Amino acid sequence: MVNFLIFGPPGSGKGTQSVKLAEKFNLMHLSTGDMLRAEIASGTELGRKMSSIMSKGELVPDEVVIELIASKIDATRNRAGFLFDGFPRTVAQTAELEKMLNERGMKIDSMLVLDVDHDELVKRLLLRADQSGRPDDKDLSVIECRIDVYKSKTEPIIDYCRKKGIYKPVNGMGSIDEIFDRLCGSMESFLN
Ligand code: B4P
Repeated sequence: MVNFLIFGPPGSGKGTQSVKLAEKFNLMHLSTGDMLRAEIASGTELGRKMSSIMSKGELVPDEVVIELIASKIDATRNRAGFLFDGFPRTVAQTAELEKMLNERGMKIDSMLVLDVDHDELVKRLLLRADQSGRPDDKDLSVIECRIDVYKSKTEPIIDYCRKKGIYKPVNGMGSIDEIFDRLCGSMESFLN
């Protein structure tokens, strides 16, 4: 199996592109954001706790997302690989993901990082706010907090992956189709 991370700040297009890429390359798309929102929608105790963290733009605890991901990895069959979207978000999550994959005879093959200007991120998230109803999209100060959290806690993963030779920057500015073509170009070398 070939395993990709799709990486970038909030609003960079990770979720948007992941859906298209997973379909094209028969990858298992695992989005921790979607999993957490499903937990909130089902009204569980865990969901209630996570809801208050996410609506402030903070990260939920590492152990919560690691647990969610581990159960999905073992349940996956008949896919060319995994596409991890929004996970990992801390260096600790990255080390844990590597461990989980190594124990199953796999590794992270490539980290695709979407580069998008700050103002474009804010514009996209505010535009989505009306359709998504997501509390973390509605408020400019929460959006700025999410971008700050990305810089302080998530961006250090780039250095970690660069040292491993798996870092691949991708221009995330332009239309959804243009960016999709760039990502496909980067992924095809691994999948063909
Ligand atoms: P996520 O669900 O991962 O959401 P996100 O980072 O905001 O990006 P998303 O994938 O949704 O948006 P996209 O860029 O595709 O995380 C939400 C929260 O969950 C986090 O803040 C955190 O609290 C928690 N969480 C999730 N994973 C976690 C983890 N591992 N550890 C701890 N906490 C975790 O798209 C945004 C908008 O832009 C869309 O409306 C889209 O249509 C639009 N768009 C995309 N590409 C475009 C383009 N090229 N042009 C114009 N618009 C575009």
